[in-house]
Amino acid sequence: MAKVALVGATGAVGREMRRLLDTRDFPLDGEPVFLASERSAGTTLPWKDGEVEVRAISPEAFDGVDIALFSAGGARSREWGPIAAERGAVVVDNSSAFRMDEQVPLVVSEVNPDAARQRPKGIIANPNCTTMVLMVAAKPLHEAFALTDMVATSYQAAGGAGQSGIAELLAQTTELAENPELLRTDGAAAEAGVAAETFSKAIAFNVLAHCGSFTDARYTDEEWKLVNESRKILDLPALRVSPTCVRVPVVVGHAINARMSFADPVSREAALDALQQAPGLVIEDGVDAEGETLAYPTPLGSAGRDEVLVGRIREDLFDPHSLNLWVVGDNLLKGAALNAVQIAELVLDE
Ligand code: A2P
Ligand code: 11C
Repeated sequence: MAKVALVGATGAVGREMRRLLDTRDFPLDGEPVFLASERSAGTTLPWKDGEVEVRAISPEAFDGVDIALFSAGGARSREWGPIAAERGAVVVDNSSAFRMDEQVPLVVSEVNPDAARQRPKGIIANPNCTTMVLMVAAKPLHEAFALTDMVATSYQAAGGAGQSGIAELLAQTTELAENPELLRTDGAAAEAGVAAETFSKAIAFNVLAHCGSFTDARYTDEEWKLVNESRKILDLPALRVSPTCVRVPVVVGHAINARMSFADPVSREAALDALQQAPGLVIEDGVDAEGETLAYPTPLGSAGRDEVLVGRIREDLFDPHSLNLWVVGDNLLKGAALNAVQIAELVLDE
């Protein structure tokens, strides 16, 4: 049994964490502690048949807490994660604050669960949602064929940016749908006419080649996470990753098209074999006798599902060492809340 605190309990990921703690029958010691900002203090959130009051985060809020799940942004994790750990909680942090810290394991529960045991700072990091989804498929393929290179292009849901991203997509969609003529005849006016705060341009009826913030070498921080976190999770410091992260008008569900290259030759049949054995994966991949596609996963179809979905598994047309595949997962579940709760379950199993 464990006393659990959720930091960011009112947020998009926090909401899924609350639901998962309940539906997975997590062995809780009493009610969970729901923490958020001062704005939410005193409000209540549903818990089982009743309600639990939300408290503002404070050092005392972590007293007696065994496991603290953080999903309230990097700044809160940096400030409060070490305080929670000092007070005896194992911190499972969903932000990017500690992911590349050598003393903090970065864990995908199906990929490198044993890493969670070595946590000198009392903190375990939960990977970025795009990287997480991709790793569930990359690991079994790496074990079978030895991964050397990956060209990964993501199609990321608005919900990756939290509740405000979902709200912005829905508000813009409603507003722009009232004037479909403008979408056809003067898209620039449509794009300029809506309020864009969470995203840099209009996300409704659009595709943005921009997730996160631009950093060095003209890549975004979100793209660097795909490079650095993949290397750390797979323990492949020399892995070459070419990332492009794109925002699409989807509420929940990230998709990644990945071209993976291996030291060994790879075939579709052998890849299917490796993927079929892997935990946390469902293969949705099929064509009929005429070559018509029957099955492939979609972000919408992944929303609310625990598993990572894989389809469009194809040998590269020219390189016998490379494979293309389409990997899809619920960014709030496997991409965030579910993996965090699975890490908490690993800690509890110790
Ligand atoms: P609040 O609802 O009180 O603002 P999302 O990822 O959906 O945007 O959610 C962010 C989460 O982080 C929310 O639960 C939010 O609480 C919480 N949060 C934001 N700022 C703070 C803060 N200064 N202290 C504690 N929690 C915070
Ligand atoms: C997005 N992946 O879709 C981001 C959100 O590193 O945890 C999560 C950022 C992170 O916007």
